[in-house]
Amino acid sequence: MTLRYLFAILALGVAGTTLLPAQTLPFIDPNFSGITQYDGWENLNAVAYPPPTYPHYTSTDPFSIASNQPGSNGAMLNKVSGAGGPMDPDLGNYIYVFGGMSSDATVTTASFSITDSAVVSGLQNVFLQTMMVGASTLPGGEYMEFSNGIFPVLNYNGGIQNLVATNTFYFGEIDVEGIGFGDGTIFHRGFQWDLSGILDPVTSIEITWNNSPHSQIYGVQLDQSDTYSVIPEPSVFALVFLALLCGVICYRNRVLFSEKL
Ligand SMILES: [Ca+2]
Repeated sequence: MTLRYLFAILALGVAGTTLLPAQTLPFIDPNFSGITQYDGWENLNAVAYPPPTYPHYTSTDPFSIASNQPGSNGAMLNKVSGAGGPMDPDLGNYIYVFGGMSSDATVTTASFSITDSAVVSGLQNVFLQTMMVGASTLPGGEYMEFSNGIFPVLNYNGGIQNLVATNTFYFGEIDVEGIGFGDGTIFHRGFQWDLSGILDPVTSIEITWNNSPHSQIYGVQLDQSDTYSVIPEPSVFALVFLALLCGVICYRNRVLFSEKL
């Protein structure tokens, strides 16, 4: 949680419908112990990643984008199938998943994966964070970025195990309006896998998921470690966030108050 994100949220509250720039995404540093690796993806725009065919967001060509944040370790974000691609920068720095006329979040319009063929030796702990917009709705009317609300699964060593996450986290959301293709909600979620019970050495991983129509990928982060430990509950992050928010507001009020004197 960074102060930059706090200010972005405060600015959003003032501006109401301002698009949140991708570079302010509040990914969490899990501070894993042991041997660790990090991979981050942000600023997924069509200038940095020109797709093979135009228009970008309707292209059905697969693509792969190497992690692009400082300190990353060569994992890949791949569009496996479906229509979508990096967006023009004037609309935002994200991947847009084409949805045609559909606003049904039970539909899959594109499938993605993250692959790492050089994981930490003795891998036990995998933590994926997703920052995506849901712009289609489930039958109950809830925005959902993952098709049918089914979260990512993990495969390893070239197999198809489809492991459901050991721990699933919801870190927060921000409503957005008029984000190029309509309204939606940015969801920040986390998925953690405990691989300590796997007897064979894990040498490669693949995490897969399906996107609903008009969903957008603002950023993704992958953390791994040779030591399994549960990351702090979201409530802890929420308390830290509230404490920081109180600090900012108190400071702001003090400044405003002192200006009036
Ligand atoms: Ca790696």
